[in-house]
Amino acid sequence: MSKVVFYYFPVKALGEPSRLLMAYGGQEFEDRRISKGEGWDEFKPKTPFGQMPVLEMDGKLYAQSYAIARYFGTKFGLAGDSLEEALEIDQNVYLIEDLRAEAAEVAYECNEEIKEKKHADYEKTVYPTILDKLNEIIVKNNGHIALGKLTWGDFVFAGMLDYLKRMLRMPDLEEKYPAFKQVVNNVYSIPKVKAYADAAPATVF
Ligand SMILES: N[C@@H](CCC(=O)N[C@@H](CS)C(=O)NCC(=O)O)C(=O)O
Repeated sequence: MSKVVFYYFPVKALGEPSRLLMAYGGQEFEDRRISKGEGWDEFKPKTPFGQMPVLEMDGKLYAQSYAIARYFGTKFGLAGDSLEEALEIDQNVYLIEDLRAEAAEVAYECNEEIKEKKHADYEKTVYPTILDKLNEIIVKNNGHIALGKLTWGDFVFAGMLDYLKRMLRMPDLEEKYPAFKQVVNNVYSIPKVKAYADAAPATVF
């Protein structure tokens, strides 16, 4: 296989799950972090859907963060032992995505007044419902997103948690849900993942 290149903005957000998975699997990759003012405008039309993250393998470009993460999860034995196990991981990963999508709807709202109203509403209704359910799942799965063991779903959650916390405006989320920290620790304590994370550029989310 020719060199693997992973393109994303200089943040963790939707890119970090796959970066962590590649580190876990010992997949060497060029971690290309592109800023909005520096190269994104030129690269955007070359990407499959005009967005990042993008994975380049054997000269081909692939988009969609969850598809890429699932690919590496499957490749590295973290996608369950049956179709039903894989389905359970997908199910819970898409609950994380539901939370992200709801929070993004607020965070990317351009009208400040509507944005603040939406946030006040979602904070009381939408977010607690999903967060409580995620917490229940993680507690039931002993600090994991599914199947009571390490899966690529854990990498999605751990890699995206800072981004979610920022969009939810909940910097102390783990105080209310200590089980969330367990997922993060289960991923970041893996030596190869820790080595990647220690060497990676520091980012806020
Ligand atoms: N569904 C896509 C969403 C990707 C996405 O929203 N990417 C954003 C950054 S997080 C992006 O590339 N924005 C720049 C643009 O649209 O020009 C995925 O999960 O990969």
